[in-house]
Amino acid sequence: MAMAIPHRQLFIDGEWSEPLRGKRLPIINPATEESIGDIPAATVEDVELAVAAARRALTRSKGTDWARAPGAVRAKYLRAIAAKIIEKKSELALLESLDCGKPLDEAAWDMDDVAGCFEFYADLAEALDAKQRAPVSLPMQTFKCYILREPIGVVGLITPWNYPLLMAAWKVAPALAAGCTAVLKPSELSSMTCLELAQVCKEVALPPGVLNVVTGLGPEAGAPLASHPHVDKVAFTGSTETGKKIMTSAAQMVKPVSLELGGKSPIIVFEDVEVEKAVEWTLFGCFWTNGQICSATSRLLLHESIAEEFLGKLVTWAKNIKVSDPLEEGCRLGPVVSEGQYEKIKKFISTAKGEGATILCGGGRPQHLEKGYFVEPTIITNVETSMQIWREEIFGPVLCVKTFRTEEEAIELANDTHYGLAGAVISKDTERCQRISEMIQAGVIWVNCSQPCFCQAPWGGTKRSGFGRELGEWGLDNYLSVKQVTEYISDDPW
Ligand code: TXE
Repeated sequence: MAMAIPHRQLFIDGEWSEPLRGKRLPIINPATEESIGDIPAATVEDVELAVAAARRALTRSKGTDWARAPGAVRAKYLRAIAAKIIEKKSELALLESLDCGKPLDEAAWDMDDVAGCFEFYADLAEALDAKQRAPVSLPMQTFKCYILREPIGVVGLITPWNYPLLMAAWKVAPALAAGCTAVLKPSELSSMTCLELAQVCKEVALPPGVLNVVTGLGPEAGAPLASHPHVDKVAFTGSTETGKKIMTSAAQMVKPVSLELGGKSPIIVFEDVEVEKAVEWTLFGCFWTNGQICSATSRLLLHESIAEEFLGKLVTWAKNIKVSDPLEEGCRLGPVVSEGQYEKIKKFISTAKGEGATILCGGGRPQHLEKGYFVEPTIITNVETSMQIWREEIFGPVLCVKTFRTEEEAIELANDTHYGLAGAVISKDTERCQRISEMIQAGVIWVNCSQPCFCQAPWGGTKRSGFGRELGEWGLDNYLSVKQVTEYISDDPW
């Protein structure tokens, strides 16, 4: 499946432009460890130009200003972007797979979701027009009050590498729908499809400056974007550590931020389940996208009465997961994204062994793959809650298991974490599932499943998994500012 890797520049003010310092970064295919091309590496000067372009696009005169255009006009562009994404779906999926290592068919599903996200926010952009001047009822007849929903302004969007184009879409689509203009800084580890999104914007003639894409390193391109005085809001998905830095720099200017950070989500499996179905959801919940999902249900809490049977099946099935080059037919688990990530995962596993945990299966590189950052599906038992492997986000195909006896114990174990992004419960007892859904401290709960995600429903975490909600109407609200207009309408003096 040979394909020429596009040689792209930064996308600023509707044009491709060389990074001012002329730097580029290699694109490493994680399945082969080979460089397959390069991306431009922006620095503070380029970010400066991108932010200035976004600001001009926000308030340009002569009716081309993005912020004051009717939502229906913005919707037209968002729909055109969605259509182009579908048109280029196989090309984009291939680039995504080569760049971040996810199986090709998973990358293709991502492209459907990207297009769906632009479509969804096109509808909301249109609906926004009707919601303007929404009246507020006041206790005094002498006053009239209404609400304006206005775009926040220029937004800085900083995104990660596990769902490169989808995470960008979750931010770009609602931001543009709301009337904001944006500077997108994708992860340096997988930027290719975000640069192709720029090309799509060019092809649909999105007004210059509405979306700018600056690729490059976090400290060199991300940090100046987050701290820029003319950026009105920052939306970030990534690690908790970087999230803290972004929050700190935003605090200097009292700038709003929304943060979607890491997770260590539990999946609770009760004794009344159909074992095979529950095993399938458990594997999917932890090993999908090579285990690199912020919401991965990577802590299995298993009722002790079914532990033996369940773990037996879990291990057999985990060993059957096809680990291969992500472009190979039937691949279910590709490499992790980078050498750094690979080494980090290996270290987590060896520390767990050193601390006395048992590696039930996996734990290393599959024997048949000599090159590439591949990690076998790994299941670990005999885990103490104090162990690093139980407490920290691994971001790889590693599942830790603990058993429980009572519902109370399961809830306590589930909530014994600094994170609060997601959680899952598998049981036939509907009332129990409802109780658990209320008791787990997290922003997303799955019942009898793990990981399905719909752009209509809110997404985001509690505790150190961040705050703010993406997707759904909440995603649009992220980029809107509410203004009240109150008018004195009486002829009588005040
Ligand atoms: O994340 P970073 P990394 C977790 C996961 C992973 C770990 C490290 O546990 O192992 O984070 O991954 C940009 N100012 N998640 O190092 O650094 C960076 O260029 C502004 C969970 O890739 O948080 C990239 O665009 N920006 C996560 C983005 O931040 C900065 C998904 C995310 O990178 C910056 C990815 C700075 N000082 C990793 N430093 C999830 N929640 O889904 C870096 N960046």
